[in-house]
Amino acid sequence: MKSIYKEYNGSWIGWPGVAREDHTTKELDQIDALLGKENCVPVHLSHEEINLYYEGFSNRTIWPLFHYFTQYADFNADTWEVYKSVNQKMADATISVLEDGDSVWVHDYQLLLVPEMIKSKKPNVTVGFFLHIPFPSYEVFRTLPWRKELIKGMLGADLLGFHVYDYERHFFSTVRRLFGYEISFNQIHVEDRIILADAFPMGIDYDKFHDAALATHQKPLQEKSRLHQELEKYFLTSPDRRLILSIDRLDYTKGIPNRLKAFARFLEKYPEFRYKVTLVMLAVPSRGQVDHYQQLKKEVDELVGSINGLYGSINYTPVWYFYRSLPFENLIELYSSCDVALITPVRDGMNLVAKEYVASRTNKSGVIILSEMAGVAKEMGEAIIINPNDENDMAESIYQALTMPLDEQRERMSFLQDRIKRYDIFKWAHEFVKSLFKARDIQSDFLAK
Ligand code: ADQ
Repeated sequence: MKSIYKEYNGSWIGWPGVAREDHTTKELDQIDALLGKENCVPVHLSHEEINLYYEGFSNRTIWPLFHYFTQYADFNADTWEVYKSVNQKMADATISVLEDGDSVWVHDYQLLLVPEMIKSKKPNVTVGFFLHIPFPSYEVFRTLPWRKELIKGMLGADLLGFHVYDYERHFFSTVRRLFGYEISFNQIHVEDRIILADAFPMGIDYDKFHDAALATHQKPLQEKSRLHQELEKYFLTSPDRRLILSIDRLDYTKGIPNRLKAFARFLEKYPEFRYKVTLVMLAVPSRGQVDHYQQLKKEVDELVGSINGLYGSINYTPVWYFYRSLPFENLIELYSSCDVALITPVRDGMNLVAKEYVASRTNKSGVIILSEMAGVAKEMGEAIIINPNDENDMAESIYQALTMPLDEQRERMSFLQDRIKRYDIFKWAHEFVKSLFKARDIQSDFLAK
């Protein structure tokens, strides 16, 4: 979102990411003043709100449920109450800067109630909402005790956006089952309102990644980062060495253990690739306060240890594991140095890493192995598409990727690059905003009849 935030001359309202109690009033004033200069309006949250609203209802209830991890979803009336009150805070902060005729774009699952909260006080404001994660099938969604309230909250919007059509379809069937509203084409008829819904597959700032990758290649060796120098040395030691890249937040939806097991299976089945192929695995620390994330960290640590213990030697480490966030420069170096991107989430709204890898392949080589469970798979037919629960198939796909002729890699990559470049983040935002105005016009035509 950083790439587009200056495109639209508006205010950005949100939680600045720190707890109110951790700062003095003077420090908070300074934070507010700095953010104010960037047209950002902070909504400060307390430790309790962060715990119950953000780590609680958002990340312990909605996140697992919408990613089909029903066994992880915690249905807790206390976190639900705080989710409502923080949504109200966000809505109130937004209302305080709104004027009649303005438009608002609300983002993601932490703010599902905000559209209705704004609409009920400001009916003359046009409200858009975009969901960055999947919307699950009704059979999963219905398990939530507050299912009607959440949908009512979303239906306060004039336009609802999803990454792919399947999520929109699930949303429509939920609206029909819970409220019986009529839906024709992409329009939901709700009493005196018409609400539009559509798929807007989120793009990336393609040129930013592509240009940065070009600049990386052109740098003289001594100016390259230490990571890049080490990567180049690695390839110099033997020309048939290969790197496979894995990048995600450390999240149970990303299928990291499955990926590691598939890599181990590959090394077992194809011993000729041992000492030649390394998996570079970057896991960004995420939501460490939530217990399922702590268990996942332990599982991943153990799997990496066992693979390196079994297949490693003094001069070969099968998995290079980094548990940290990396600066943009290093990210680009990894994208442009790795021969294969292994992206195997068990559920993912979109997955931008796949698009960033494509944009960074300036010489058009490289292969993507991609889970069919990621929204991005709908746009990437040229990738090797796998089922992340099928370890054997994933192991075979690693073999296929590593032995794919260069001509074929380039042909596939060219198609992918054309598509991802065309529908970039600017186009995505523009299309959404254009549809938001269309939703406003449809609504006023409807009222005029
Ligand atoms: P995420 O679940 O966070 O986003 P994703 O779309 O892959 O997943 O975006 C991750 C971002 O973090 C990428 O831009 C990537 O470059 C960056 N990143 C990853 N590892 C990093 C590292 N080690 N260091 C620095 N940066 C790193 C949610 C949904 C997705 C959806 C997006 C956008 O879960 O499905 O694609 O929102 O809508």
